[in-house]
Amino acid sequence: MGAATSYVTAGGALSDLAVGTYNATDGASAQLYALASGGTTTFRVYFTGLDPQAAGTTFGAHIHIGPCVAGNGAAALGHYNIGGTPSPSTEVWLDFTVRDGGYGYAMTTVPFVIASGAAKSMVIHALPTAPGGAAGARQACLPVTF
Ligand SMILES: [Cu+2]
Repeated sequence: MGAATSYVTAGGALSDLAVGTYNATDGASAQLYALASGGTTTFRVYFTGLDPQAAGTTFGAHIHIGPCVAGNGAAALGHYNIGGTPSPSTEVWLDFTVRDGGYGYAMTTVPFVIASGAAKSMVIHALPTAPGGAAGARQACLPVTF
């Protein structure tokens, strides 16, 4: 059994999954940090360049198993899930609220470690995450190499 990567970081401009449609995430960037220790993983993500007019709006964000492909939200496939009902304990949910000036921040700690190669992206949705994991249309994506 290979050791899972203990530290993962990714950052840069978000890939636009809804090309031709205005979203508050258009032109935004993100920096994601994931640190695994003792079987748990803590994720932190910072957003910059969000539309300041969207201040106060909350967007769902999750780690997905598929890659970021501009204009193709479906390519990101489903959420990374360790098994069981989708929840903040079986998946990585990173919902964030747009702050004044177009910033955002989220943090979560989950009771698992993502195996090397088992997930490829963070997807930002149009709505906050509902119980069960749905969060509306896929707006933007950050490639992450686990
Ligand atoms: Cu998602």
